[in-house]
Amino acid sequence: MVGCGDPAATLVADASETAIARADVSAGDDLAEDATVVPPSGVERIWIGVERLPENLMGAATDGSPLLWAVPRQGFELQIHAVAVDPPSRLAAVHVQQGSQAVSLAAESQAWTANPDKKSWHLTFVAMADQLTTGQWQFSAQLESAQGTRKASANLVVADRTADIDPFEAVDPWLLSFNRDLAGLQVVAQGEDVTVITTAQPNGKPDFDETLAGLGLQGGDAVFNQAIRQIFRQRVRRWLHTFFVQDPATGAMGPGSIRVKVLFDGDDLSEWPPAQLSKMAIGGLAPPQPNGKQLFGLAKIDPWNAKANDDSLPGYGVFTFSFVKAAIGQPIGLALLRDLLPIAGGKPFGSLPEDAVLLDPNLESKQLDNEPHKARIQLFLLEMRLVSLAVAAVAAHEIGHSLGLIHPGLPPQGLLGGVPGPWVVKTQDEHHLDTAGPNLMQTGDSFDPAELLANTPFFGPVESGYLRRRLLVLK
Ligand SMILES: [Ca+2]
Ligand SMILES: [Ca+2]
Ligand SMILES: [Zn+2]
Repeated sequence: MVGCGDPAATLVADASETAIARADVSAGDDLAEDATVVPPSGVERIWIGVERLPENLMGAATDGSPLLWAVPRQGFELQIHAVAVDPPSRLAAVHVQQGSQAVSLAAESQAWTANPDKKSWHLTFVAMADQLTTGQWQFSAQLESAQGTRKASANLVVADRTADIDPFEAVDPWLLSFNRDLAGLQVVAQGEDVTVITTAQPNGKPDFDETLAGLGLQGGDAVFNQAIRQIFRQRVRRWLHTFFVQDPATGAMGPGSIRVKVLFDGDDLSEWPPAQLSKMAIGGLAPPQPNGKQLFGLAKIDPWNAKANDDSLPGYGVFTFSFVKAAIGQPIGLALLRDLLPIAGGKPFGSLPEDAVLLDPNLESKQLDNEPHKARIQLFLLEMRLVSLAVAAVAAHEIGHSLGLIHPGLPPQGLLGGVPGPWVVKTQDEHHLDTAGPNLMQTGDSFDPAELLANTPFFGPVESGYLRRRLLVLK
């Protein structure tokens, strides 16, 4: 039934009878029946990953401490990765052991999938609810290749996802409000110099609206300006849905979504009891820092997301005036904005008759080649994209803190906040984590706006694992 040298056959030699049957299924009978299948060549090595973690998060910290991740007995996924030029022609098998207990996991797919690095491949295995009892298990994998057997192992703690460590027993509703007025903003020019002047007093204008005006996005009549505010809010909403792995347009959730319900001021809140609502304010001036740093946002850290948080109080939320200061404070930002700032002789969006096209709901997908004002439309699209993305990224970062990120220390009691290791791109304090890519839980310090031009930020694999309830933080 199973050909000699088949990974399943090798595997079952030290597994129980029930494991044999499962391993055969997971290894794929179609492959075993095909006599022409030869062992894959060029498989350098294999390694075991859990919940999308990259290889450098499956090893050890700089001081040698092993990374012992905790996964829920309610079910999780792991991957066997093969570093190889071509996809391996055979399937790997996974064997799980705790003392004398042994279990085999079923492969979810019957073919290797290319990893984004294009140099490796993976197979996904699923541990079903209660397939493994709680405690530490050793996971072993092997794959036959022309150069010999490739083996890998990893240890994981299987734990019960009890209410006190589950960040989302239920969907967590968040109300984002764009209407607070705690401060004032003015952009002024003196000759070639453009500066931002802020006051820490309410002035009758929502701080978010003043932010858009300061960036040259409110130069039309009341109808135009209101329409731009709506388009901008819609962009922020889409980004947040995307960050939370939901349907971008509707926020509909699937099994892999992060269970945050994004609500904006003006939405119907009748479904959500006020006591359950967490709040985030978008707009305003950052509180001054002793080190002179410009904060983009601030939130309360709520380990394990135990309660509703109010990040709309003065001193908390997303400080949008900092975005205006950052944009105008940089030569590239100022060069782009000069055309839009009336004080610098520019024309803000809405002030020219041709700007009516900017309200076209299909502007992003519109063919612009025949548009006489193509450059201005492109500047508008670029600015809307970057500013809405920056606002949404900071909002998601701050919401992330109030969902429990980042737990300091090593897993399974932490999520690597402040721990030195090979995964660190730039060292962060103990409540932040900077892994490869533009990820949402790195600090503003290591936040590179240029990265946003090319890449959409995301919750890194550690944060995503926690937020998707697949990596647990134990007490
Ligand atoms: Ca104001
Ligand atoms: Ca919370
Ligand atoms: Zn932070």
